[in-house]
Amino acid sequence: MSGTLSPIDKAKFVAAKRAVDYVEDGMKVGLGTGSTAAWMVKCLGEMVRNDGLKITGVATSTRTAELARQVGVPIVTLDEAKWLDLTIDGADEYDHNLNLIKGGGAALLQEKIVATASDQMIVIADLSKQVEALGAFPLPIEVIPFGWQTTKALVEETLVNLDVLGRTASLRMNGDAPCRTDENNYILDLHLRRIGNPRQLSLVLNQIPGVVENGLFIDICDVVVIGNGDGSVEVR
Ligand code: ABF
Repeated sequence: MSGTLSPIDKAKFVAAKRAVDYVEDGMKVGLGTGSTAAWMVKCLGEMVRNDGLKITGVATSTRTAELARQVGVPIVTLDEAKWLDLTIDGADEYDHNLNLIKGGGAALLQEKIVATASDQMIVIADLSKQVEALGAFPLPIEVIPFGWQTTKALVEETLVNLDVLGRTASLRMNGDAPCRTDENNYILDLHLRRIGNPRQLSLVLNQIPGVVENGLFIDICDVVVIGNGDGSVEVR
């Protein structure tokens, strides 16, 4: 399945391959979104098809659900599964406390709901996602389209009182139109450069009317599996 891969794809693949070792027969598994998570879904598909692994998956996006169906991983809704044993997902950044920025793929809302409804969350990443302090990657927040410019202004105003270096927000576009999430909402990307207190920021952002959820995952991730371009893997 891995064929000849570039170092970055190899790093993603080996992280995914190691993470699926955590998956056992009978488990209910949250399936993340993104290019690293796609490798994990493909690995699980291979285990289902070739090794008779019996699992139930809950997808965090329509595109992951589609991929899971293609590779033979049975999918149910979160309401059908109710609670999950494990979620495996990618990330845009992780810090030494295993706090994360997610949402670069616009799936942060379902990703956070699914990860929170899991006994364990494993992040799969390459070393480029590791940071001293979160915030170089623009922090995505999902907002309701109604009054989004007012919400954006309120968010920027709120950032003035918080421990961040940058304080601007931009509407994520998909060509000429605003990017839409699976819930048909918009994404604002917050250009913060450095987040001094991610926990406080996450709580404050979610108090703003119009903000549905933010891409900070605080105390949700249990393990990070880091793949390297040479094929080696580290687990933190
Ligand atoms: C999802 O995919 C996101 O939360 C994160 O934004 C992104 C990471 O993508 P990739 O694995 O392609 O770098 O997990």
